[in-house]
Amino acid sequence: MIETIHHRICPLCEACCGLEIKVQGGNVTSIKGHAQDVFSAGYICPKGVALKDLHEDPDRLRTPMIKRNGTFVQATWEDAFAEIERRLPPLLAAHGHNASAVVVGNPSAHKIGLLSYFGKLARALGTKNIFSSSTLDQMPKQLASGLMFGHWLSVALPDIARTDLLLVIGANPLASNGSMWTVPDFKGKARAMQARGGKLIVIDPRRTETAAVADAHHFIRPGADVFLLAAMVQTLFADKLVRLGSVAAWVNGVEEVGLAVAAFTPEAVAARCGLDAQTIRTLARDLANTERACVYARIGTCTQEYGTLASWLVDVLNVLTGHLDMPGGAMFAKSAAFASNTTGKSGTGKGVSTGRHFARVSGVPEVFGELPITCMAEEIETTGPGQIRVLFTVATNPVLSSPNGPRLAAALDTLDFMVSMDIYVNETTRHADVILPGLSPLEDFHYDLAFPQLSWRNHARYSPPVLPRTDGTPEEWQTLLKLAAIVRGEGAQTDANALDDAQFAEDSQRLAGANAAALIEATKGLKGPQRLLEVALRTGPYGDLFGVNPDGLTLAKVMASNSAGGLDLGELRPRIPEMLRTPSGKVELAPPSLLSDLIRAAADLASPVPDLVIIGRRDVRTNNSWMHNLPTLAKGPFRCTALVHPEDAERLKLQDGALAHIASGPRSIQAQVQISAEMMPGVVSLPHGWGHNLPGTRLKLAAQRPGVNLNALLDDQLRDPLSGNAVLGGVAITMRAMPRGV
Ligand SMILES: Nc1nc2c(c(=O)[nH]1)N[C@H]1C(S)=C(S)[C@@H](COP(=O)(O)OP(=O)(O)OC[C@H]3O[C@@H](n4cnc5c(=O)[nH]c(N)nc54)[C@H](O)[C@@H]3O)O[C@H]1N2
Ligand SMILES: Nc1nc2c(c(=O)[nH]1)N[C@H]1C(S)=C(S)[C@@H](COP(=O)(O)OP(=O)(O)OC[C@H]3O[C@@H](n4cnc5c(=O)[nH]c(N)nc54)[C@H](O)[C@@H]3O)O[C@H]1N2
Ligand code: SF4
Ligand SMILES: [Mo]
Repeated sequence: MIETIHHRICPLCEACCGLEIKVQGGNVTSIKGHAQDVFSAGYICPKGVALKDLHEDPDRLRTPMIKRNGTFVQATWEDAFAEIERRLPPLLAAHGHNASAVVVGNPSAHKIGLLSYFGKLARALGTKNIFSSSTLDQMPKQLASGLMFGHWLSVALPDIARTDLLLVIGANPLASNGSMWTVPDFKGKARAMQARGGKLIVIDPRRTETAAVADAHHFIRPGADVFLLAAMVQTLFADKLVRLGSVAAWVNGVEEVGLAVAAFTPEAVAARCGLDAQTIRTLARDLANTERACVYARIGTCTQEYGTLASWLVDVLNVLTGHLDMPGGAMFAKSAAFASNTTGKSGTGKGVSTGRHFARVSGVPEVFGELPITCMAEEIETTGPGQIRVLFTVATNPVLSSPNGPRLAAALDTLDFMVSMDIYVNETTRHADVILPGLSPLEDFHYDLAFPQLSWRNHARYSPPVLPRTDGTPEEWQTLLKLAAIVRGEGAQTDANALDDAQFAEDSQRLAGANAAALIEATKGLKGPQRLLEVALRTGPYGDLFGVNPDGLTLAKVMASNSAGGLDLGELRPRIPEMLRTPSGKVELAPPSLLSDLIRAAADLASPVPDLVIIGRRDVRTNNSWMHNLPTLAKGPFRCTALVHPEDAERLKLQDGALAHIASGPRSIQAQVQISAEMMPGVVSLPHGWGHNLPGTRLKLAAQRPGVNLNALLDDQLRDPLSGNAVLGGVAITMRAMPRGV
């Protein structure tokens, strides 16, 4: 049998590695890193290999499921859409569009079909109840970046290829492979930096895999990053180390920042952070005195009460030490397609705002078009106009991934109608009335919409499908268009491609005005996300502008580069002021909402530190809540353990391998203890995304070693007030040994 070789970007995490996949007789025979990939150069992690398991997983849904008398039965696509058409429109008519909600999850960031068409369903619904896992994750970074640079995805990232000092705070790229920073083989790049004399410093309450390869590691008390960072900024002012470097002409608010952090001296914050004042000063001075240096912070600094402040102060440090937009510092990628900081007028824009509407029950503000996902349960439970009666879930498992999952699970059971676009019957989708699956990644084409905006180097890579697709299964963008049509009352009969043509005709009017017909003609033969991609690439910063710049990019050129590993678009280059989209055309260093939130932090500085707090953890063989059903990833040691420092274990009489009872407020769980000197004393670490022992799921392998749901312990009412992001770490707990035999 002939063996064919295919090249495909891995859609499982933000590293976006190029893979080489061999196929024989319709079966995948090998998956390796693609050595020629211009961006990832052959790097791969165990999850990439597990794409074969995912494709072959007998529990992965290949057909829609409809719940009949409490049990899921397989259905045809026609029947599934008909069921939705029968049940949905009457509910929308009776309760209004704000009685509907849609929640979208992590895998959609990795699927062009979901990301570029999800908005069409949301717009058709016309509801303000839009939720996503962004408010369990990076919303603080997006808000801080938006306020400073003018757009939600204008996130500065380390120019690791040229830096000599990288300070990593609250991130563990050796396990996560990087986040809000697309950097395959972080370890290799860090090693190369060290080989040329550069230093890696990690600040984390756990001595992580990343800390283990660093030149220095400092423990920090969970949630105290805002204090550390403010004190580092204070040190720069006190020591007269502030230098803006090349962006000096483009920064507003330096003095205001100096005044705002004046009280946060290293001595004032040391006890709260668990770092001594001298260490804090040295960190700030080294940053200021190293020509090519950069601070990078991630989820540990976002999923806390001061997430937006901490995210902001990271870039304040990068700016005040002259490292923003400098080679070897914190730079901005220039994406070939879909980036808001490459379109429209350059150098100025509308900036970002929040609070265009508010959550009905809690009154918290909208941020980036979304309400906090932690508001979802109460919006379903609380009666009155606008109570959520109908829910769409799209590639998300909030029963495991969102705080107070059991409360949400109970609320989901009270809905009038729930539709899930998902590939498993899992802890969340078991509550649905209809489940609509997507294709296996190996059956689908791929182009990353978001991550080229966050990449360590500029690139454009397109992957065609590796395997023929399952007969009759629509692509997910087609499913979204059908759902939108049903919501609009147009029925389930219209062909998705016709709906798409109509949408594109509308989009063309908006994009090209008088030239709309020419745009439609120029993209003839394409449909769906591919057509959008063609337009975005050709009109993007490297594009051929439909012939004006004949050497520029087209979709065909990017496609043609697939087996050569894609197109390299070069190292990061300075982009200020061109990339700014703030109304002032400057970097806003002192947004008023952030300065006033700093007063809240100052008032909290002297608060007592709890004896014991819990944080999360990632392992390279996991991916949030949904890959525990794949044999190559599930094997090996049990990973859902609570790491406890030996001193804490002794004090609390906890034994390695035994079960412990962990409580926080009225919520409690039981987890297996693993005693570990990796932990900061007073801090316990348990991974999220486990707890696969709920009834009604179809995850045979995962259910064998289900683990426990960390989010059953966490409070859905704890949020960063600015971004609405959930607090997932630094939460006070009590812990005791379980009696034997329980
Ligand atoms: N305590 C705690 N909680 C956390 C975190 C933490 O650090 N600590 N991390 C948070 C973070 S950063 C995130 S991003 C969230 C993630 O939380 P979610 O956004 O809920 O994502 P996952 O848990 O990865 O669940 C993904 C869902 O998508 C489905 N899926 C997979 N592939 C496809 C596909 O191709 N199509 C469709 N339609 N569905 C698919 C899976 O079956 C699963 O139901 O979890 C958050 N929760
Ligand atoms: N293997 C694997 N890879 C993944 C995922 C996965 O589940 N598994 N999930 C993906 C997703 S959705 C995301 S968002 C990214 C996240 O990518 P990362 O941000 O790198 O996430 P983590 O590996 O959880 O690292 C967060 C670190 O913060 C530390 N921490 C916790 N609380 C605090 C604190 O208060 N302050 C400080 N300074 N540190 C703290 C933790 O100990 C941990 O080491 O990973 C992605 N990649
Ligand atoms: S690091 Fe692993 S999961 Fe992430 S893109 Fe690369 S191969 Fe896929
Ligand atoms: Mo995430």
